[in-house]
Amino acid sequence: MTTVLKLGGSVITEKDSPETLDDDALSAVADDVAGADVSDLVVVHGGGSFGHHNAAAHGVTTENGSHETTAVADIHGAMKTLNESVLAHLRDRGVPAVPVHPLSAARRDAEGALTLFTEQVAAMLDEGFVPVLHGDLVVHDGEGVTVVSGDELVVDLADTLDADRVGLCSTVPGVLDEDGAVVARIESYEDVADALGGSDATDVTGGMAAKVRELLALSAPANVFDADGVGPFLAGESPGTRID
Ligand code: IP8
Repeated sequence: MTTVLKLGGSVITEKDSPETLDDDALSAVADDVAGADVSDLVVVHGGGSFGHHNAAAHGVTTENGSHETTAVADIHGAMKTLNESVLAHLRDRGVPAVPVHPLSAARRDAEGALTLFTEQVAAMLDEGFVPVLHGDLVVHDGEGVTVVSGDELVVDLADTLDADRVGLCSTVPGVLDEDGAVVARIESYEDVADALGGSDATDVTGGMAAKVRELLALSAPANVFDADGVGPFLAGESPGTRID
């Protein structure tokens, strides 16, 4: 059984202080991963206060690229620094965590479509490792390198690894309705269209509308929860909002 767990960058870093870890939050999440009994686990983390400001400084986005190696060194370097901290917290607790840097394992075509070479991730799982990927840069046809977000990697991994469960840990306890209450289950976009915006609305809700659409398109069920949901999710429960 393959599980993909995304740790939002805002959960594990101090979002407002550049390149600062939220050590307590990361330690708590690492404790939950170490205490879980999950056979094939892939972890993906976002950038939070790492990576994003470097990307902004170099004008690099998911669509606008750069051919400057200093941009690669700064942006990819910041994400590798965060990745090493995540790995160290997991290793210290006995989790067999190993790095996968998408810059060396993915590409975007000229239309922006992402291909992640997941053979490596699958081979790591077969050997009992916990691959830990992260939002990063990817080589992009005609653009040099562009940003790939952790969420995009999760969707790609879930499909290509034929994952059984997907969990997204963010700073909110789930998808919220108009009154701010967690929606327990979403089976179609219409269930939350009023709260997140109509089906053709632009995404003004912090990315949740786009996230829900992408998660609905997955064959695996996904849960969206906050840091308190990591332990229950890994124990097989359905914290926060279930999207399937
Ligand atoms: O926080 C961002 O990943 P995300 C990666 O998952 C970079 O969007 C390089 C800014």
